[in-house]
Amino acid sequence: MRRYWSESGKRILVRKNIQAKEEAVKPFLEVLAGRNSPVVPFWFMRQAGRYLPEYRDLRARKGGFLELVMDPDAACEVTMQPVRRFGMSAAILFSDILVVPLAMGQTLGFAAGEGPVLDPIRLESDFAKLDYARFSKALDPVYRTLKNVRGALQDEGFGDTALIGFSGSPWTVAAYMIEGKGSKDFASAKRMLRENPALFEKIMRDVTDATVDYLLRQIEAGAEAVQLFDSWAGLLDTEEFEKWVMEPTKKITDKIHVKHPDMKIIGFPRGAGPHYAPYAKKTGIDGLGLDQAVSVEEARDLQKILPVQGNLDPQILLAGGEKLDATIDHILENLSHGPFIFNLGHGIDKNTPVAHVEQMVRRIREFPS
Ligand code: 1CP
Repeated sequence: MRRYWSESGKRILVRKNIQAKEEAVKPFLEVLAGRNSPVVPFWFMRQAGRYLPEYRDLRARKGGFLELVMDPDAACEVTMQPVRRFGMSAAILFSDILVVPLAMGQTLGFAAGEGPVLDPIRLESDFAKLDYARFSKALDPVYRTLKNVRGALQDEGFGDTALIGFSGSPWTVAAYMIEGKGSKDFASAKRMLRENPALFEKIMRDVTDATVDYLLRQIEAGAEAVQLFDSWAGLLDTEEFEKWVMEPTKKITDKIHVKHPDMKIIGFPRGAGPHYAPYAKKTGIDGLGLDQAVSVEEARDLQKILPVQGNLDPQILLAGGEKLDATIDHILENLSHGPFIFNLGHGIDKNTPVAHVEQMVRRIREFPS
């Protein structure tokens, strides 16, 4: 059974396998198009993954994270897992931002329980080893996953669930390529930016081109919206933010919108603080992802520029209890009267109890519109 909402806001139950129509209204896309939706659409960053027992099972059977990502049937299954449990308004492709450097020829590994490890790029000669020509073909499995998920959403009765494709933004992807792993400050990447700007610029140019290529292919394969994750945007000063976050983002949105004028692009420059407003106005994005440091008052101002998405602190979700309900209500009271997509301010923590996610979904659904 799935829950739907009637026009009047009353919850109604509809049989799960009811014949869903291709032209079903998708609240997530309605909001991004600036239209009213009778329900608040919701999805959660990292909604697929280790907090779900069915994900842990499949990952163990497949042997590892990249094995899952590069297997279109397994990746489709993982994408669908949270949708089946919680009926989110959007499914997000199960993949990772680091498949772009992988496809460019950089060595990438994910050790169990640890983050990604890449062969770091520190010198011109490290970068010269990459083979950009093989880029597009290397990600064929990802495009097949998107096709599979569109089919699965239809077949399983989730006709009002939209499919989101994604990539990292060039700065965040380049930062991992240079650093070789996750980091609090990405000191090597920042050093290159200042001390070898020519090499940094070359990396950024190729990653930006690859990102455009990658997102266009995702759209052709069935993505109905795309999100640019700029997880480390907050590490840059004002001038750097304009040059390495805003300019590449504008280049990407322009190229996508030329081919697909109605495609919705969500930008998520995590930690952007005072730069959120200029980013929203100048980069050509259609929706703005907010991290939890943005107050509801600031979010309301940003909502005057663009539809906003966010921004419950994943640690509040992890803790659960009354504080979780109160924070959800506070966000909804302030933002649900304008174009708004409920989400977290960053990805779900892997130790989050499934019951807390259930509590959150119930609370969002039961919030009076
Ligand atoms: O099973 C495992 O061990 C892998 C854990 C995992 C998962 C589930 C990683 C490794 N990536 C993912 C999936 C993923 N990553 C998705 C899937 C869709 C979803 O359900 O939301 C998405 C959108 C990402 C994006 C991603 N990967 C980002 C941007 C968002 C963010 O979290 O800031 C970043 C920075 C990465 C890199 C990455 N991949 C994985 C880890 C643990 C990390 C972070 C490494 C670090 O900085 O320490």
